[in-house]
Amino acid sequence: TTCPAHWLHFQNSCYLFSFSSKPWRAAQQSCENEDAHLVIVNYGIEQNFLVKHMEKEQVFWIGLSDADKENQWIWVDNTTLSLSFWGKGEPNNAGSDEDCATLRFSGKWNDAACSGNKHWICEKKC
Ligand code: 2F8
Ligand code: CA
Repeated sequence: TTCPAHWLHFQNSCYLFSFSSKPWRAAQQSCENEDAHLVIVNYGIEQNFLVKHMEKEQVFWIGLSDADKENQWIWVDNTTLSLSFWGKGEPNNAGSDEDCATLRFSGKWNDAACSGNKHWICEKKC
């Protein structure tokens, strides 16, 4: 149960916090290139681990989107959303153009335009 260099280990997964910023789909592709996927947040303790390793004010793409059907949030492994950490008033689909989810330093999720450049977190099993 080891992780590649620069990846962080928590429970059964390895996590990589990106240094650059990309649109959501390109970020997911970057994870796939590393045999990983955008992070899927299954547990509160996992979410706490991630937030603990964020720098203040940083925002990261997570592997959650409703691009296929509005308000039907699906993880990148095609599982549906059960536990969620949306911020107050989110997801609000601002400008009718927010189909991809971010994790904020507050530990809350926001939906944002998938075309925006943001940091991202990859996850893979270890
Ligand atoms: O938190 C409210 C609102 O904040 C921003 O809009 C001002 C977010 N936009 C982006 O992140 C691009 C909204 O998604 C968010 O709902
Ligand atoms: Ca929003």
